[in-house]
Amino acid sequence: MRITDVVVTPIAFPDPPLLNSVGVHEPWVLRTVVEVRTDAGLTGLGETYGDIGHLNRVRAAAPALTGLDVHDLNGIRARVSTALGGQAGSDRHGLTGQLTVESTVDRVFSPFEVATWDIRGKALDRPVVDLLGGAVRDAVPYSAYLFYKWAGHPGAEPDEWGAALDADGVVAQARELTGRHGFRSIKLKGGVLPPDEEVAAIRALREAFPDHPLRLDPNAAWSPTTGLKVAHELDGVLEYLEDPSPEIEGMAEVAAGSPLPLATNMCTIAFEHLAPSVAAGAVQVVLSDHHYWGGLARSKELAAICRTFGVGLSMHSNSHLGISLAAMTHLAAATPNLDYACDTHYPWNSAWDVLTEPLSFVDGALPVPTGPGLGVELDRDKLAARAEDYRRCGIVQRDDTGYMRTIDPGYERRRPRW
Ligand code: GKR
Ligand code: MG
Repeated sequence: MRITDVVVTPIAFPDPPLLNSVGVHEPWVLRTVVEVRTDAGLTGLGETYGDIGHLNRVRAAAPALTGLDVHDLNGIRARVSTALGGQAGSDRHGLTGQLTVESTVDRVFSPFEVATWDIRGKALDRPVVDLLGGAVRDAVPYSAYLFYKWAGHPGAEPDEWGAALDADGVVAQARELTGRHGFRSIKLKGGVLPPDEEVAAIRALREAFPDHPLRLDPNAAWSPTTGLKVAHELDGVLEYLEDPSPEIEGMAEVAAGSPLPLATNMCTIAFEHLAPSVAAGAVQVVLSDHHYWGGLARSKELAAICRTFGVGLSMHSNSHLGISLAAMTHLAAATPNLDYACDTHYPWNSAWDVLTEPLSFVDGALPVPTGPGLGVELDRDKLAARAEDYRRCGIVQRDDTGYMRTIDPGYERRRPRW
């Protein structure tokens, strides 16, 4: 089966004003949908970031794949690498680790790689999870991903979620998300308020949800001293503390005295980072993410490395739609040592999905799609609508800090902040 054509469609969809350590989500999320077509008449889907630099790299790589066999992942990755000409990207998509030439290839290769699994699954009439080694779970647990947020974007009507700017608001949001989707784990995006207030919010969550594993992720907004202080305060309360402090060195400093395991999707985000990260004892849980670890097969390599070195494995998310969620779910279902509930932003954006049938959580878990390939179908009218949203939204690059500054001109991006 040979690739005849690749269609790359940038899309945008609405997003609530979710706060994080570098600002606030803009009213639109940018993503890119990739369709890989073959001479067998089968088409595979992939979804990736939408920032302009990345989009241009995806667009540059796409035509280079024509004529390749969909089974030839090494050949496809090599063509992507050549098409990129040895350039390291600079768009971070909310990450902070060093971006290298190799990791840039991985990010661009990923949506094409996912599409080839979709095609191969369709050709064999088997779900992708079967091709990845078989399901070790029929449904993949996800966590309720809480954010401090304003009631609505400035100047717009309040959204359906309302404000969450203190412990009560956070607990109310957790009740809403767990009520709607049945999530049994909870993650709070921190790095927004002074650490004491975020610790109070976690304590309030613990009281309201005595049995739910809890996590806090300040996205490296704290110095190692602050990170250590919080780790001791929340000992016995959190299942892990995510990215308290910047870089491998900062994380290692916290880890050396922390009673809690530390997790990351910031300091260990490429294969090059694994050896130094393990050597420094910087992280106990790596958050995998096929969008930047180079697709599903390379994410399984990551899982094997983590297993080898006794490092735990969880799963990271950024704002995304259902093609990504389906791929995440097949991967997680086929990865035995992925034993934490995965992160997902999907509940914040699912109303705008481009699938004919948006995906639904059951008791906090996503049943692994059973149809051939990824088991999801693109709705062309919805795709066209989101592509039109992209053209008219006026944003080509995610900029949480820039948007925050339009509302609070004195806002500064600082890492660490506390
Ligand atoms: O959506 O604001 C956000 C998150 O902060 C995202 O950008 C992070 O990459 O969710 C991510 C995380 O776990 O750090
Ligand atoms: Mg994180």
